[in-house]
Amino acid sequence: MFDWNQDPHRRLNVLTGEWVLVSPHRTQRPWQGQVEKPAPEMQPEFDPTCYLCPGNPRAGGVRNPQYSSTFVFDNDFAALKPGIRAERFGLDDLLVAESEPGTCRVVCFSPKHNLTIAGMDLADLRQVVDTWVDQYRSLGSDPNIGYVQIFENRGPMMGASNPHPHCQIWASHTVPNEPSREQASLVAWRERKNTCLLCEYASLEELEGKRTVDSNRHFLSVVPFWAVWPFEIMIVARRHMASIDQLTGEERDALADILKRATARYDRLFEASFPYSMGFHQKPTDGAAHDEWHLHLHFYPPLLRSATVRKFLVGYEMLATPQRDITPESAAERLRSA
Ligand code: H2U
Ligand code: ZN
Repeated sequence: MFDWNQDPHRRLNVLTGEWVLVSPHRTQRPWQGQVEKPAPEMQPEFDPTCYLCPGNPRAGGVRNPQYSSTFVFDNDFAALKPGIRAERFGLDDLLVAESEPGTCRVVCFSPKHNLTIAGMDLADLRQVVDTWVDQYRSLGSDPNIGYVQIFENRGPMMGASNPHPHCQIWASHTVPNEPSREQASLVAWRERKNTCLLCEYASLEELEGKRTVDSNRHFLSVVPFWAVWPFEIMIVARRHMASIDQLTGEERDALADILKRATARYDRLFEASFPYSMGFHQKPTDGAAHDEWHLHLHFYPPLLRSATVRKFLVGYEMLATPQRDITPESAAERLRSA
């Protein structure tokens, strides 16, 4: 008898069209590899050396205002710059390049240096949601901006340069790889079935219940059937909507709630500050209707079995197919009980 909880198998990520190899029996193997330093726990409410704290200077000498809620500024080391001329380069269809205009911003969630999403009040998180909506709208209204990527790197393990609660926004002319792969799947599903892939997926997950982590009236939080990262979470809007600017006030509060729940569970899992990269996927801002899009977020955390042992996507995973050991079902169960 084939045992889906024990035997090697592969699962399809219907959002990207990629497969993941699941090898649950491998969890028993010993680990003598790299052990990470746990992130320093206690932070002061104000850090005079932090370039995100109110009143402090940033690179280039600009001083942050004495902000009291959220604070948005243009990234001083922006990966994308506005006003770049449209340029194309192509040599024999082999060497292909395009100029890419855009804007990069940093969003501080709170003036308090020592907070995290898990530790913030719902009212303050609602302000963060409102700020994301404003940024998505204003950046997206620029005809040069086709996609607004909102993301957070949390913890030094994920390359966050600073513990101060913040995220980044990179708004580009073209739609980046990941959302563009998802868009192709959403469009193909709609053409084939005349329904929304993520509406269907969310109902099925809720019915099955095995991979759900949390839910509230407007959002569902699941470890996706095809998760690559051990404790990956996807948060899906219950209502079919293409982007965060379509959230009602009540839905914005619900988003704050589900985000706080997810990050609080993460922090309780290994009794430490849990690193991750998270971000929204939503409709491009290229002016088209994009009814196929369904608002969701991904949390990609690297930790595997403790606060100091992480998963690396190397070897077979770089050269062949990503692979995971614990099943998404057991990860969801551990997150539910955290
Ligand atoms: P991360 O922690 O995710 O790296 O985000 C911090 C961003 O802040 C990073 O992109 C920017 C960096 O470029 N930054 C400034 O814009 N000004 C500064 O003075 C330091 C860092
Ligand atoms: Zn700070």
